[in-house]
Amino acid sequence: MKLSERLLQDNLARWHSWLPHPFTRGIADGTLPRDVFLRWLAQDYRFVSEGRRALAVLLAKAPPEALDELAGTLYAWTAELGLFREAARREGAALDAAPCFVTQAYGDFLLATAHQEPFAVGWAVLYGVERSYHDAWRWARERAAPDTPYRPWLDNWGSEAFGAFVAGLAARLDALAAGLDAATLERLRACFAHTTRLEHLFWEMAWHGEQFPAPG
Ligand code: MP5
Repeated sequence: MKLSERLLQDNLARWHSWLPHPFTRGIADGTLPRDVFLRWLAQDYRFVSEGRRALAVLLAKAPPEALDELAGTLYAWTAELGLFREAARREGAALDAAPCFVTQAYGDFLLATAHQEPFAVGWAVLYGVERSYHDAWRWARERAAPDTPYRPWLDNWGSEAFGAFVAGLAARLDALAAGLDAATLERLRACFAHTTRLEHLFWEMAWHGEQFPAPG
């Protein structure tokens, strides 16, 4: 089995924690409470905007054949911020909320792995970030009503085009994996697993609120 699939199999239980999650179910059937949507909007805006710092570090460390892909991803993340601003304008909502601790922890983790780990490990984390969102939003897209107000989001991450982009990340990960020693592979698996933990917590935070988990 290819590493890109093996990683999913190893973390399947957590993957199933957001397929579905009350959030993705609410997106699919249109019952997502407005305050939950707005919380997610502000926190994810922050995640994507700050996440570009980690992408820039990966870009600086990239082998030549990965440069185009990473530069394109950096551009796509930047363009995507327009979706968030447009939605915030429509809703009369602000995007300047302070990061809650999950958003902060996830961003810090992306930046730390990009800086400190071998390139392949940072790439595996990026694959985890994008693959998990693709799977979550595709799940919701396949179940969404035709007139859902969430169409731009469903198409952004759940579309076939985004799936093709994620497949490209997987293919490169599998190519990179061929040259890794056992210790780096071990580290890569651990960092991928941690990415899935943070994804799960991000959905939980969006659903339960910034106080999640409650102190004490
Ligand atoms: C993504 C995201 C996908 N926006 N938010 C979380 C919590 N995980 C993954 O990243 P991008 O930059 O929107 O493609």
